[in-house]
Amino acid sequence: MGHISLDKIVALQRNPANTRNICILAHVDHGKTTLADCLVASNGIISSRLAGKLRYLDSREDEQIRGITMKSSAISLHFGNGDQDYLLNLIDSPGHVDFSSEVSTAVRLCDGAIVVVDAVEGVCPQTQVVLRQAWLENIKPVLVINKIDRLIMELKLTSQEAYGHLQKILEQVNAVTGTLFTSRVLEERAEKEKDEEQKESKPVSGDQLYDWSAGLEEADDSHLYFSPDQGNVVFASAIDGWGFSVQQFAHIYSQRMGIKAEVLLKTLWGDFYLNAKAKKIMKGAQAKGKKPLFVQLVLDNIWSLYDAVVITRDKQKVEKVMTSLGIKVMARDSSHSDPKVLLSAICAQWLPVSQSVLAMVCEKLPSPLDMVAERVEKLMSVGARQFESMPQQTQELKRAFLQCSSEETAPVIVFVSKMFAVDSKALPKNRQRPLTQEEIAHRRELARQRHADRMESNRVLTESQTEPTHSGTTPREGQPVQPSPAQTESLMMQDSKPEREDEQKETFVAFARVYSGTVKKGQKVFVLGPKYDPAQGLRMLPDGCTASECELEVPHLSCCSVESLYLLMGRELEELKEVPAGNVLGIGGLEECVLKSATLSSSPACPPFTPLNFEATPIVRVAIEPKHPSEMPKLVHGMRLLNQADPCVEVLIQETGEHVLITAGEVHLQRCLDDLRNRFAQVEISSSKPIIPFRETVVRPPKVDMVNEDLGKQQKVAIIHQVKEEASQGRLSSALHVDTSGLVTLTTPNRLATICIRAIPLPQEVTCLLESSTELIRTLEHINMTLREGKTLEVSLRTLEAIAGLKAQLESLLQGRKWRNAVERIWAFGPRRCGPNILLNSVEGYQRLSVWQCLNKGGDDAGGQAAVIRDYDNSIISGFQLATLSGPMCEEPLMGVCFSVERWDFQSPQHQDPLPIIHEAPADTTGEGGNENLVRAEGTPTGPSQARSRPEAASADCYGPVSGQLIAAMKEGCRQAFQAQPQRLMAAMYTCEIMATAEVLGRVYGVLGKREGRVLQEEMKEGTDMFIIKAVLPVAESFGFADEIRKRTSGLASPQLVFSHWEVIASDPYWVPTTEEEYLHFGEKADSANQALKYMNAVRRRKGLYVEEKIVEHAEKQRTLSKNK
Ligand SMILES: Nc1nc2c(ncn2[C@@H]2O[C@H](COP(=O)(O)OP(=O)(O)OP(=O)(O)O)[C@@H](O)[C@H]2O)c(=O)[nH]1
Ligand SMILES: [Mg+2]
Repeated sequence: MGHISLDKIVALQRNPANTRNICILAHVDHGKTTLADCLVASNGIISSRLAGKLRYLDSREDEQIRGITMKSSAISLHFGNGDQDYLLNLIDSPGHVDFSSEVSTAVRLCDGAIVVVDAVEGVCPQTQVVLRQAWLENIKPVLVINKIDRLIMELKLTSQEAYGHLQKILEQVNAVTGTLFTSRVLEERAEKEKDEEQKESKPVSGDQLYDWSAGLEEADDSHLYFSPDQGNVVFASAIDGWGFSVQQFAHIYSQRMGIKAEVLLKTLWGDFYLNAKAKKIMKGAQAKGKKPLFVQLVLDNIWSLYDAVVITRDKQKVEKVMTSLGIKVMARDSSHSDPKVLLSAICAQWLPVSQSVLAMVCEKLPSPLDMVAERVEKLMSVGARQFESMPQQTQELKRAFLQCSSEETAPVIVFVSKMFAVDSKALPKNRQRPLTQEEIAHRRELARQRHADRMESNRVLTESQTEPTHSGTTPREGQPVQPSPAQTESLMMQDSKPEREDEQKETFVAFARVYSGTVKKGQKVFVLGPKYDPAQGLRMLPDGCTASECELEVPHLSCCSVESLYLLMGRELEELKEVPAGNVLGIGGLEECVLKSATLSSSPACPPFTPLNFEATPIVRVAIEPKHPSEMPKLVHGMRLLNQADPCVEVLIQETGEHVLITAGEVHLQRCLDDLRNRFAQVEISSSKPIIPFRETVVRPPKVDMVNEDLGKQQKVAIIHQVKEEASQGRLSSALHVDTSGLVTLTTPNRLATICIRAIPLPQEVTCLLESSTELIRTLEHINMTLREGKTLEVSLRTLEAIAGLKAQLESLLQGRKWRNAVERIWAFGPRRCGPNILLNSVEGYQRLSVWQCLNKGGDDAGGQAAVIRDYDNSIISGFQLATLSGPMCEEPLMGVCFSVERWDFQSPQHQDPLPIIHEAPADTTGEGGNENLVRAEGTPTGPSQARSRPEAASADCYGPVSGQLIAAMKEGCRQAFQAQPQRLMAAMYTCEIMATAEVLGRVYGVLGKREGRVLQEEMKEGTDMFIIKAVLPVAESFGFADEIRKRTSGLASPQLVFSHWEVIASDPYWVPTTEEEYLHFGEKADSANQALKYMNAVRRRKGLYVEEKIVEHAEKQRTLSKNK
């Protein structure tokens, strides 16, 4: 043991073949940090006695107090495997769902991962998530089944039972991998087929299409699975410090039993047993009721060790075991009152966990040199861009990635996955270091000088004060004179001022990895923003331009110099001069040019890396303000720092002026607030209650009323009438009409345009599809925008296919008469052009380009008949975007609503004799249908259109520009159309998985029920007495849920909440009892059961909107009644 020197690590960094960049991933509390402790202790950085207790990589105070990891942190370790020296850059990640974005930042920088699974809990939700994340980033996992001691001590399983249990866990993990693999193979196969199809342009026969398993059989997936005989599984107990792979035991027994190690390796795990008579290993242990080899040779040893040391505490037996293993422990350990100390001491020599885990990592996980081409292409192709369509120079960089060369000539490519804040004092340059002899002598000299000066000044001071002898304040001789309090203060101020400034300063360090070349301190590099286009950069910059010469302004490209480089050593940083390719490092001095993540390169041909896959959606919002309003600037500054320091948090200032923090969950919120208070803003903060998001939607008219009575036709329309009445009292009454079918007709104030809109609920599947395709729709919108501007864009085949797929899916979901041809008529998505609402163009005779125009590019030009876009087309879309952004119920975004524009008459304001621009407005003159009549009834002067519009044209100016009016009218129209349908609120829902023992099950249900949770599934975990409950819970009811469950079950159950979907709240917020049964059932006021109304009013109140409520409930009680009445 012994601390490895910095020089040695620097030397190791130059050998990428022996470097491993790995992270530890797992569900919360499965023992990642404890395992990391054991690995860190093997390098002598912490004492092995403290391993598992210290949790060295949890360096934050709140991490230690709460006992969970919140930030991923890295440490570089040395490991000697055989005659080779390895450098391991290890990143410990958090397991709590709220911090899963930290996992994404860690995974991106690694080539391999250690996936830890708790032997009792098995595969948990986050285990699946991290396996998926590793898969998506193409990094290779190995498995550590941890906490095996719990099987012995807590579950009290026999070794045979434990074997069965471990087998099941392996099956579970492999099942997850299997699903990931299958979906990829099918995807790839489909792609290949498409390619071939295009090449040959032959029709594919039906049976080929449906032969789904064809690709699966060919694909070899055996290397993907975890299997002890493959050497990618370690069984461990991190807390007791032991761990082993099957190899180790195969090695031990091959010497002892004289059986070949390879044979043992294959048979130690599996259905094999030892035939003692024949001295042979035979198959079929289970069928013959024999002990499998693994139990006999491996588990039994461990079980008997625990039995001797911890359970029976049999000293003699322990002695025997120790002599047979050839282990000696210190007397201090063997006589310790806690038997675990002795156990750890024995295990540390017999089966040290660091040895088995690190050896597995070195042998089974890839080095930076083994990066596969597929991963490089994935990293380099952003969004719709295709790798093949990138400039030649960019494509050549792929070689640099694969070579991972640190030569001078190799281009520097670095990816920063997150920025983290460190206290300036912790930086190596500010850290106190031992002084050299000369410095000590120098300081001594200075101190002596100072002392002499002080003595001198004292003497002068004493003399000057003693001179006027008549003063009574003369100090006695010999007593040192104290400087006056004011003097002292100023002295102290001088001393401490610079320090205090330092204290407050947070420095940002970038968490990064070098993919190619060598970064040097002081080097200038390009910082490539996520939207940077290498083709554009290369065009604009002169050939061979470097970052230090670059003077041109290229969009999304900036330059900065690398101020300092650090080796990340957990809590500490070590300064480095240069870092070669294939290593994880910290970079200082980037805070001005990098917000959260970035790509740095010495070559402008380098594309920005694909953005990180974040699994968590920030959903919990709170408004915050300083306790003292004057400290606002500090808070704003602090929020900016927090935003930079956390990959997942969002900070923003709402239109209302509120400062809002959006976090992934309650624990994350708490951490952000603590960070703001104690580090970044250093002011007292008060935060609002979490702001819960809702969505507004419309539904089909219900068939039954609140007491399950059939609703007659009359009642169904009653509500619509009500809306109509309300609307007609409003400001726009003269220009607005709502008919009984919910069609809204609206005229702009200048009377030049009339729009008819209807709101239709979208089927739920369509909403889900749109919701999950947000990214794709955004890409689609981007492509359309570019096409409309007349530019060309190279779109990858894959993206086009995905768009065509989305279209086909929408077509299959939108069936029926109502939706005929609807997909082709989609005009826009909203809000923000990519949301889950649709605007349909149902205007007769108005042919406009559909949103799918990129699909029939080129081939279908002739088919685009007289496709035209009207002049004010954009205003209609803008109005729709505004309307969907905030609905009429409580100004929350809409979801699952389709607005269909059925008529749009328009007359140009420029002409004195205005004519409808494109499309004749037949309706205005005919007046046969109900709607058309209404337009006139609203007060428009009747008569031919020319006659009508003349006075308006003159007065158009007083209403402002036409486009503005049209936007407002469209927005209002959508709102009215929305209100003409039965409206509902949608609540955000969490899914939660709770593991609980049978005795606390009832309490868990109690808490769930109280909070409107719905249990989906309950099953017993095999081999344990634990139940797993899956439930959904409204986000609105979730605050304090985890705490309540923990309290009620005395900490035996703890839930994990993950945002899952939006759900319509069944009750109508506007409902009032109308039928007699309803009166009987709910009473006149009926405010007790209406959850939706409660939510809606809470939101309205928060936003300062009008809330219709009775302030005085019982007026008669408040009257002062005279007694003698
Ligand atoms: N019995 C037993 N307990 C363990 C073992 N390893 C870890 N623990 C305990 O499990 C708890 C969680 O350990 P951590 O290492 O903090 O878990 P983690 O995976 O880092 O947790 P997060 O970082 O919050 O996701 C601690 O109380 C450990 O003492 C083990 O091998 N056996
Ligand atoms: Mg941890």
